[in-house]
Amino acid sequence: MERRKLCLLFKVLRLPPALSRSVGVSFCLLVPESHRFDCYPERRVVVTQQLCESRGCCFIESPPPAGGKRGVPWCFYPPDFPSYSLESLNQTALGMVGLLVRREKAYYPRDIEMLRLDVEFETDTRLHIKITDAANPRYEVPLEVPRAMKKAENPIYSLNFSWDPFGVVLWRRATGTVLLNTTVAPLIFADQFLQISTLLPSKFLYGLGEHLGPLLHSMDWSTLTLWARDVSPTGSFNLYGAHPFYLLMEEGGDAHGVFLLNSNAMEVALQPAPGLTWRTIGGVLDFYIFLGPDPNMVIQQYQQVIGFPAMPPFWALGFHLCRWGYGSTPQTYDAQWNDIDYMDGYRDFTFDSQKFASLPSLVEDLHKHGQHYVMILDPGISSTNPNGSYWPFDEGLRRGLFLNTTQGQTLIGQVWPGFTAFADFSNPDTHQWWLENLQRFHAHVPFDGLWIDMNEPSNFMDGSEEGCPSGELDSPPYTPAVLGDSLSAKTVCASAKQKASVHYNLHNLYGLMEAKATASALVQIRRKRPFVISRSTFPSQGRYSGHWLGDNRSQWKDMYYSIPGLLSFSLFGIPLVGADICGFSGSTSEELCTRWMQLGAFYPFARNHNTQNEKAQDPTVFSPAARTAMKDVLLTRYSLLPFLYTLFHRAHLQGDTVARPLFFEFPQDVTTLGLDKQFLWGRSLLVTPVLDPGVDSVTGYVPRGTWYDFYTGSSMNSSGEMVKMSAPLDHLNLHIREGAILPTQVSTHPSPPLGCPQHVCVCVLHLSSQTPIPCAHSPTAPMSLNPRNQRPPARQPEGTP
Ligand SMILES: *[C@@H]1O[C@H](CO)[C@@H](O)[C@H](O)[C@H]1NC(C)=O
Ligand SMILES: *[C@@H]1O[C@H](CO)[C@@H](O)[C@H](O)[C@H]1NC(C)=O
Ligand SMILES: *[C@@H]1O[C@H](CO)[C@@H](O)[C@H](O)[C@H]1NC(C)=O
Ligand SMILES: *[C@@H]1O[C@H](CO)[C@@H](O)[C@H](O)[C@H]1NC(C)=O
Ligand SMILES: *[C@@H]1O[C@H](CO)[C@@H](O)[C@H](O)[C@H]1NC(C)=O
Ligand SMILES: *[C@@H]1O[C@H](CO)[C@@H](O)[C@H](O)[C@H]1NC(C)=O
Ligand SMILES: CC(=O)N[C@H]1CO[C@H](CO)[C@@H](O)[C@@H]1O
Repeated sequence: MERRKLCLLFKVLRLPPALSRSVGVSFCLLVPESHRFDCYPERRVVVTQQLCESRGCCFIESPPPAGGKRGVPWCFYPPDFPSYSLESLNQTALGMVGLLVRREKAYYPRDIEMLRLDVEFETDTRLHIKITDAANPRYEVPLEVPRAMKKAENPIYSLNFSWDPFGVVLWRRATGTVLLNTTVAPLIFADQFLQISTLLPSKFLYGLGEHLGPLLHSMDWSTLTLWARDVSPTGSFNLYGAHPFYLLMEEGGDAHGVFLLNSNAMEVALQPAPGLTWRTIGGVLDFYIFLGPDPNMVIQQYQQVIGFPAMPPFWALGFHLCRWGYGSTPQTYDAQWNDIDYMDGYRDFTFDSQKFASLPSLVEDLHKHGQHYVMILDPGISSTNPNGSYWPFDEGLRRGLFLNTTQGQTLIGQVWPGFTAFADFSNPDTHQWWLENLQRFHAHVPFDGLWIDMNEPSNFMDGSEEGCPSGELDSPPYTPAVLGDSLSAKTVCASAKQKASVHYNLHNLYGLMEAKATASALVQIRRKRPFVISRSTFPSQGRYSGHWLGDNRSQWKDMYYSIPGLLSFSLFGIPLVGADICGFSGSTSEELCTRWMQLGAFYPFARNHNTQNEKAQDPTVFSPAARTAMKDVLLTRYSLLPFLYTLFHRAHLQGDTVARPLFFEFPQDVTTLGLDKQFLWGRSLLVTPVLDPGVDSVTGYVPRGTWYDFYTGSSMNSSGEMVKMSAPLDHLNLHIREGAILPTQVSTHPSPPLGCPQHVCVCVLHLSSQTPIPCAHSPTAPMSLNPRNQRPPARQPEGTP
């Protein structure tokens, strides 16, 4: 009480600086550095004491950390900063409804005085907490989510509220661990600034994509921004997709996850308390919390809300080859993919009648050999053709399917073909037009899958050819830490009009909506399961597409980063993921490409892709030794395709991950929590790639238990230790966990794994046995190496001992 009075005095009286500092500081100093929640996150402002105190916050300078990072905030909330209070709380069929009231204005425009709190005990392991404007509807993400029918009977969590100031405290019943405690900082809910903070039970936090970096996030004052952006993955920038979901490992091996269903530009600030702040500039605060208690279950529970991933066609799991700059069809080596150079003037739904004249026959030829053809498409539609000469634009314009400016004109930006309009996939009519375009093109070039690129959407101009109007959408009161400091940086104006809402709200959904239209068109055209790879993604994307990790470079560190990249997408429910094998930009080397082909053979989506004007990097251009190593590892992948396909089936049915971090299987082993240089397929195949140049061994962690060398069957008993493994250039270390069943198929070359003599076989390793028990033959017909033959998943996927 005493403290509270002092602070009010300090705020209300605006004492002369010397005095206010002495009063304020002694009070503010009670807040330990790790618990200082930023009251002045604006980046382009040098926060002065005066600015800080004008918000009623504490100002204490701390030495800035090295490397230009933001460290301890100088301006932070005093413990009694005004927030909402919970005025009433009533029972509902599924939980509770409450009213939150703010008596003192916050410092952002249009802050909302009365909020509605909805709490639903949806299942025993899932809690739903939603905070909205009590009086007026606001934009909400147009994502269908399941609704609970009745209140959970025996939730494994319990929830308590702090009434004034309002806060949520969530506990795990079994252990008493406090999972969320939002009383640490004030709740702010203004029209364009929504912020809520919480303490966390540990520093082991994963997810929150898309970013480049290790799998485990640093809690050392890092800020992760979510705003879809086309940029070669660098630094801590916001990248192509937005995934407001984190997984947190608690002490003792339990895990929980939190999903904020919000598509606006946002940032998530992490600090060493450990604590986390969600800061978004629109929508509502709609949280789903998943209690696991095991990390695999958390991810399943998350996908029960956002949807399980699609089952890819079997051929999608084969090896894909692509490059930008094949130049013409005759140069296209065994190509299953084409980048934009197949197009005529880089325009969608066209192909270059000179250089790619033989594209239709190439595709026909691929089909004859059981191969498939995938081509790229961009959402920017060329807008400068004479009327009547380019149907996609003429018809899109006629039907009103493009993004408009605030003035109601078609918004024009610039992408590969030059000036372009942008398809509005939030309009169902656009899906029909997209289908018709694809049907018309398919009649000439019978493609099998689609690669949707540039769908952040990317724009070579900021906003549009006319820039963006001034206004609160393009220049909001607060702009999260997006690359370029502006929402319209290298994309369209936030104020652009779309059918479902303004682009400000829909930007992060652009890739998702395009993927939905594309997958649906493919089904209608081919009557088969669709194959789509998208650059921009949002939660639930796995239902429609996979993802590749973008335009990375041919460098060793990029190869390493691809592992945390693909494991993060496992967490996001998009299991069909991989990076460009051997690197996209820059020049690869034989050694790097060999190691990367070995790692890439275990990407769930394995595609070697290169940029234009660089040395070729498809396996055929290397020395015989490198070629053989690459071929061998691809054959190993092919021998394991039934296993991979089975894993995808389980992902599709119940949200299991395919590529899996080690800690998912060994959550109680704290060593595994930071491992992101190795990964598992399912629960039982350990992949330990070489990620450094000039070595012939690799040190990897072998979790406790007995593991079998994939190639020789020799066993290794580990008590949970780092093991130095031999790794000559032609060898990828693979180990099978005791008690596993891996369905395999036999390739003709070289000797099949574990000596399985022929065809499809299932190799059973017993807990107690040193050597694998002879393979049990499947009565089915032999399978060819080529993955075109679709097979149902094996009966006994990943059985337990
Ligand atoms: C709870 O019920 C009381 C009494 O019926 C009512 O006055 C109040 O508005 C209700 N609160 C909410 C948040 O629905
Ligand atoms: C939470 O609240 C309930 C009743 O509202 C109370 O019985 C319980 O003790 C509280 N739990 C904790 C851990 O404070
Ligand atoms: C929640 O956080 C507040 C503020 O740091 C603290 O005083 C309180 O003890 C915490 N509650 C629980 C249950 O940990
Ligand atoms: C293009 O030509 C058609 C047919 O002549 C006409 O109806 C349409 O208005 C023209 N569109 C534009 C944008 O000029
Ligand atoms: C964009 O403008 C066109 C042409 O006026 C119109 O048909 C269409 O409905 C507009 N779309 C939106 C989302 O405002
Ligand atoms: C591993 O442990 C098992 C069971 O304790 C034992 O039978 C086996 O000989 C051990 N294998 C090796 C390679 O040490
Ligand atoms: C450094 C780099 O560019 N690597 C990255 C390639 O793309 C993805 C980001 O989407 C990263 O995860 C890679 O590791």
